[in-house]
Amino acid sequence: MTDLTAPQLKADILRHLTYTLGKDAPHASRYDWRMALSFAIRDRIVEPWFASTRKTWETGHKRVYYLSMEFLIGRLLEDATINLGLRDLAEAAMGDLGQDFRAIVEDEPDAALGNGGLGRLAACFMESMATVGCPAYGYGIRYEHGLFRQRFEQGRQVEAPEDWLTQRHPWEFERPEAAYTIGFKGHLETRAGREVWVPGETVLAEAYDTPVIGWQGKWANTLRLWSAKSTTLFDLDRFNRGDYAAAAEPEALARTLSRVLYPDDTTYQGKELRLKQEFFLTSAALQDILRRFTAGGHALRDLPKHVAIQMNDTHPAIAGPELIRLLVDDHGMEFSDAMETARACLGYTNHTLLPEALERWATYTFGNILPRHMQIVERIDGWHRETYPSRPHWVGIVKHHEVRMGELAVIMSHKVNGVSALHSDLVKKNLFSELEALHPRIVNQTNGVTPRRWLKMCNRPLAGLITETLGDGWESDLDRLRGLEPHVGDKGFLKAFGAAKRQNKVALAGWIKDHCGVSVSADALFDVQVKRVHEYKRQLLNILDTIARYHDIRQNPGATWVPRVKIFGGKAAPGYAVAKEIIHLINDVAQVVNNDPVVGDRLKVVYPENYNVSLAERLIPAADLSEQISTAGKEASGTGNMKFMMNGAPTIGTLDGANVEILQEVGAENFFLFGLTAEEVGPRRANPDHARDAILASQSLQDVLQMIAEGRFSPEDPGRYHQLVHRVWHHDYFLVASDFEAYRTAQAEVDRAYADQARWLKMAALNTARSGFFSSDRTIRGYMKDIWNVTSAL
Ligand code: NBG
Repeated sequence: MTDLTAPQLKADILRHLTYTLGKDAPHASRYDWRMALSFAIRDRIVEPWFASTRKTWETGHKRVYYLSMEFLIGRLLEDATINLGLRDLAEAAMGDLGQDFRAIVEDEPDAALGNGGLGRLAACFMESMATVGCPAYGYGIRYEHGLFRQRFEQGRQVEAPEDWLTQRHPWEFERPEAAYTIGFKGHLETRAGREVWVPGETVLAEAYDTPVIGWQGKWANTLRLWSAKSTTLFDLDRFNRGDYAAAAEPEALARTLSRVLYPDDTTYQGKELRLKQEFFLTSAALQDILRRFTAGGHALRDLPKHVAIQMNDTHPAIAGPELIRLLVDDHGMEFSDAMETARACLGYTNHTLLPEALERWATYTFGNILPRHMQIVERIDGWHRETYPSRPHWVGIVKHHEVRMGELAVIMSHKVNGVSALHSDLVKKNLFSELEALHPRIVNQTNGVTPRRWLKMCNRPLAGLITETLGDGWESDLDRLRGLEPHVGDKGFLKAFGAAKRQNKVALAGWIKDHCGVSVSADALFDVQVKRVHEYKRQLLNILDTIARYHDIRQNPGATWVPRVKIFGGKAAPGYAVAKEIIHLINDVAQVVNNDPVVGDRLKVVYPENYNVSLAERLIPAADLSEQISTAGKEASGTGNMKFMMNGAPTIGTLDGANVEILQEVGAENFFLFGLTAEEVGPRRANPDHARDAILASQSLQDVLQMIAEGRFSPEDPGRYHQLVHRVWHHDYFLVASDFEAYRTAQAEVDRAYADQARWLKMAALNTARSGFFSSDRTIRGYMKDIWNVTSAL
């Protein structure tokens, strides 16, 4: 860690303000101060970053390359100060300069280069790899526009483009010297007995490097994001003829490649641009990897000794054929050697079982955009047929005129992993069972989250209490939180635990008042469901329960009610009409409930706009209850569930994804379990009357559906939700009706537990104490050992 003093830091900030930004302090804006502070902090990262790179070169240490279409990194300034041990110093220095550190921190745009869990996991992994000293590069795309901004207009989601790059991004270094040509389309020629691809279009991938510093600044890795540039900058001929728009065309065309992030991670987008983006990222990364490797003077057959490449979902699954192409076409390797080399380097992480999310490309599209790769894919398929002649006839990559990227990724990998115990099991038994039988390679690596951002940084009151109780060091050895267990019997500790939670709740209540215009009491139970909006995640189940509660309160306002604030957050993919309808309903219910004088503080519903990483950092520390209520078998893991647990919020949830392991760690008495299991879901669905039966068996659900259908929440448009109600009755694929009563029962148990504050606080504290397993440091160590075969360089 650095031994920087406050006067030195202040001097650094002023120097950057003057010489980097060219601003005189009296005229500097908040933006200028933020830039000056960011550059001063970045300076402190550069040295450990160089030292890490130097050491990796000198020792010839194996490196990990993490290929991901998404890195949901969020804000970086405060996180960097935390990991460098400079947070309080930075706050003091800014205070001395007359600046409010908090306001500066919140001025930073939230870099949203991802959709949800998959992208945020990649960001947590980058931080953990730096913390445990695993030499690594993250490779992604430097999207000009990240995930869209969400607004509500009369309760409806409206999307606006995100524009984080209109401001200077102070953390990155442009690397014009690290640029690669990426080809598309064109044709094949045979020259001297070898296939040669002559691309019809080319773009340039230019690198931008962001150093990622680990805990206590001991190691730093690189996040290398590619930006697309034109290979022919400008058509001077056309310009001279006065055709200005056409002259700029090559540039504009190329730029579309890194222009926008696809705003959907749960359906497969069969768009040509998407495939081009995937190839753009993958080819640039692999060319970069091979350039670095050959510069080290090694023989290409030794690649697997020095290089581990991880494909984050199937999005970069073109890595298999592309690596083979580079080895064979550019480096003259034989196909069979290239196959062996590639497979020894590659690993694939599967993040979903949803069939609509498994990528498949029409051979026509694939062959048109990547003709040489189409040939290589067929060759791989042939190799697979020859290697496993006894395999069932339907197992392979190219089927029904489609290239199946999941199968391709599995066949090209030496290890495949799922992201929670249950999910990995289902990947093995259902998704890729035939391939697994031919060649066992599926392992589990349960997800994790970085406790630096998700506890130390976002929850200062609780982190302070933990340090007071356990001393330093838990941040990088999260199992030490178990040391809190003996204290949960201690009234003083529980009181302090409750006070920390309350402090976060008071802060959130103030924010809600300012941003949503709703007054909520910090004494109420804060019940939070934040995640992408999707039918399988069942925000609908939650809002139906909310309506039932509303109905009951109105029936019997005099009863003792545990006051609740139902907090929702999340975006729906712009083309996902059903999810958008659910958002609309939640907002409509909020309008009615929040303005009903009979209800008062007993129930409030809030749905802040534009849920993102920064908002998560605000909501999760203030949550009392974590909603993880997906239809069992559908949520691969979840990672929000782990953040809530760490921050002392018990889960109400189904036996799905990592909930299963959370339950195991925390114990059944500290978890509100309900609902059908993954095994029960299939048989239940097989009964064609499942929804009808469940509705007829529940007076409460009948009342709720009746209220919605009557237009109680949409009086100006009473028919608005007829379709939605119809779907619950007749097309309830995600079994909302079937789980409704069990969910209500679990919610009643939550009320009882919360009413007994001593009991509740103990549960909450035990959730934190037993969350050590969910540190992404543990996950990364698992990948290092079981998949990457790499040791720490620290
Ligand atoms: C998501 C799953 C989550 C999981 C994250 C990270 C995709 C395709 N999958 O359950 O839905 O936590 O990946 O593994 O985004």
